[in-house]
Amino acid sequence: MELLEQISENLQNGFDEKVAALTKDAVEKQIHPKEILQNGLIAGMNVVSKKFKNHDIFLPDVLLAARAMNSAMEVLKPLLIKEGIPIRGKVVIGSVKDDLHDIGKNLVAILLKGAGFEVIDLGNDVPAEKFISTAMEENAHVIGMSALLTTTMPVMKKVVDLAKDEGLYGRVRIIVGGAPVSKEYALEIGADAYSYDGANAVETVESFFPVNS
Ligand code: B1M
Repeated sequence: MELLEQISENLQNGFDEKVAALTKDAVEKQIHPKEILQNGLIAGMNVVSKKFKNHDIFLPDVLLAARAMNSAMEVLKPLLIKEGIPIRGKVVIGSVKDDLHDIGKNLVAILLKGAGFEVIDLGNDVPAEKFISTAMEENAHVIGMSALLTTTMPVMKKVVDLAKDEGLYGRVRIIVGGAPVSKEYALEIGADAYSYDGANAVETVESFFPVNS
């Protein structure tokens, strides 16, 4: 089997050490880091994502695949940065101010990382201003917010409004999620997207970027 195919297969099976070793092997064989990323790792993750959506595999399988992706990214990231190749996109994520619920947000962050995005996780209880200042400092492409309480949801609107004030609106895409949040609410506050779960969040963030960018 071809090396990139082996990387994809092993990633789908969640074999993190094997995926890291094969990735090193591919680098040594002078395969371009971007090709390893696109045709090995992301190709494998796309299969995992489809299987998860069709309920052919379950969350633990996705988390194992994400761990394998992360282990390979440790190898590739310095090379991608050195060559100025954009990593899939930078996402600033957090649970909004006064919200301590972070289990769902953590899951979304893991899956985004697993799909090859660079994720800056601000944790929980994150003030609106912090989302904005970090997005600006880090030149992030996406701001992701999670809220589990009806009382904390308004912070999401505050972030959207601040993004407008700071000229980020439209340049940085804003995605919101969490049990009480809905598509209608996202629309109402002017967020770019709503996602109902981690896999859907990955698909949504992917949709913000042109193919193979
Ligand atoms: Co709290 N809590 N809690 N709680 N808690 C809820 C949310 C609640 C619905 C329980 C209830 O009353 N039935 C209720 C909210 C009511 C409301 O506002 N409508 C509630 C309450 C009231 C409270 C306190 C106020 C209780 C109190 O102290 N009186 C308090 C508030 C603390 C605070 O935040 N300031 C509180 C505290 C806590 C704990 C600390 C004990 C703990 C949180 C621990 C932690 O997160 N580290 C906790 C928990 C565990 C829950 C429940 C039981 C479970 C939440 C969870 O983790 N679900 C919850 C009841 C419930 O939801 N059934 C409840 C699993 C997780 C994987 O799902 O977070 O929905 P979820 O994330 C999903 C999607 O929503 C989506 O993808 C995830 C993966 O599929 N998603 C995104 C989430 N964020 C996303 C972001 C995206 C995209 C998708 O893009 C960026």
